[in-house]
Amino acid sequence: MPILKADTTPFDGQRPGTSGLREKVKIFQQPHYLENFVQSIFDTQQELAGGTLVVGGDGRYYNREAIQIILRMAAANGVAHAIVGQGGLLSTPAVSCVIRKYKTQGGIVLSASHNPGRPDEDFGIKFNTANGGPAPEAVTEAIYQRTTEISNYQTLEAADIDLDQTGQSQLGGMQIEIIDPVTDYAELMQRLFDFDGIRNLFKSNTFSMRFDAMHAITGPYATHILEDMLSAPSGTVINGKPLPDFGGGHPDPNLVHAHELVSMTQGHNGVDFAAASDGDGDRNMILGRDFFVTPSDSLAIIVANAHLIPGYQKHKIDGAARSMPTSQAVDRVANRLGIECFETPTGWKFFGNLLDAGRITFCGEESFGTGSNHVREKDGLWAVLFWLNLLAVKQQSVATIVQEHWREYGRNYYTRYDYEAVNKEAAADLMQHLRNKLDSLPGTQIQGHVIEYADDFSYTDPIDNSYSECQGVRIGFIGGSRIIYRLSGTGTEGATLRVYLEAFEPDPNKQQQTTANVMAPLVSIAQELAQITQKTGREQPTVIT
Ligand code: VG1
Ligand code: CO
Repeated sequence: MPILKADTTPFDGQRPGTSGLREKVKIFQQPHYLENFVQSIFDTQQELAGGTLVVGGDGRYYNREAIQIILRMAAANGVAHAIVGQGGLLSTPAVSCVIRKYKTQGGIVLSASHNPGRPDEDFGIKFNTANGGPAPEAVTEAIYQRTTEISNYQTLEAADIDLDQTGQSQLGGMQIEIIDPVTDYAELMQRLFDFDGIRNLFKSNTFSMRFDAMHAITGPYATHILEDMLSAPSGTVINGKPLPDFGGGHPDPNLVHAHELVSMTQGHNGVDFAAASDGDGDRNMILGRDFFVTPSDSLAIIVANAHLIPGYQKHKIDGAARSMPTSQAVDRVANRLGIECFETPTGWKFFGNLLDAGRITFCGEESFGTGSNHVREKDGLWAVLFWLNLLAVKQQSVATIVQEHWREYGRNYYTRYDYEAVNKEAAADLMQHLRNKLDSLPGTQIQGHVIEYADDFSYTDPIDNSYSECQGVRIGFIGGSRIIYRLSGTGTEGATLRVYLEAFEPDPNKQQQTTANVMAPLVSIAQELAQITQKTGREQPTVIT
């Protein structure tokens, strides 16, 4: 099969953001756009030639077309072996699992995660390295640099591969293996959690659960693991069929977008436990009856209870890490356990070195992401199984587990305000104004609160000393409250301003207030400090989580 060398010219803006390159489908469909990015991966990641590459995506619109393009290019670029999920499907944590299990040289994930999918919505591509994790900044930067100078790419003239039959086939000099997307991942979960204990929980008839796959990638995973392997009643998984448009929804597991699920937990007949995952299966939302567990609390509770879970009780936990805007609840647990706790920039790629070096066992982000050293991505279904295992051991409700945790460690009230699709210049100007006044803020008072520190977060990786700056403005108050401002690196329209608010309450008698009430003073301070309405024209955020 002859290799074709196609001429091309660079596209602007192919720099990966927080989690890969994300753009509107229409942008990806331009001739050579995807090809340029993929060739830049092959040009910079030379171990892929002669090696094995994992390819899969969340099934969104354009997933199959993109996979065919990538496979032809992989073959033309000398990749020896490709492992592809059946139907082009693989969740993000499953890609990580497969890369690690088969010791491949890397993988390509097609997804725009929690963003909607349709011809007029979003698509994305991300390269994961041989450790199974998202490429670190040095790698994404090298790929980006290559996209700015690219002049040709290599492909094959060949018919499409049948993605729907498992088994082996050949494309030019490359062998392709289509695998069941669930098997390897399910086997890993079985090794970490007490499946017998969880099965008994489902058999008890006093426990009910719903899992909302939001018509995204976790449908087949959750159906197989929960309903087939763990004997949960059929119907436990809802919206379980992956659809290219996610059923018209927004596959973001939060109180706003997963409202169908939230309503199933409410009132007298509400289920005991509910969970949801996002487009590519790396996020999770955990709910009890009439109860929402913040992702930051979930991380803290996971670390505090790890000794109860088979996969984590053999030896002491190495340490924990959280992204900077994530609440400090986990810090308190780490402190009590006498383990290290790291604060990293937003994005899973910053956990990779710490996990590889054995410095942390668990890590998480406020954005509905939790995970451990079992893979190198955040893992939605893993978090759900962790909670199920915990419920089986403790025989308590979700609410009781969380409230007892607060009594012991204090409660970190937490909320995030997102202002989406704001004018880009206005958002940049808002951040610049904040940065300009950082030095003058410490010691000053605003609406009765004294500012203790104000900085722009930067991070030096303790393993390889790589340095990342401008990772978000932090304003800390005496008493432990924090306000954080940063601009999203995953949006595809204008800019998204995220404002993260946290307030600490050690007194058990004051831990039952509503988050909205507790946060009201901080919301008002956040407004005044950044002049959000004046600068963006927005009176209200688009989404509150
Ligand atoms: C968001 C979240 C971040 C997460 C990233 C990718 O990034 O805040 O915590 O790691 O999405 O998640 P940003 O830059 O928009 O704030 V996913 O599920 O899109 O892979
Ligand atoms: Co995701």
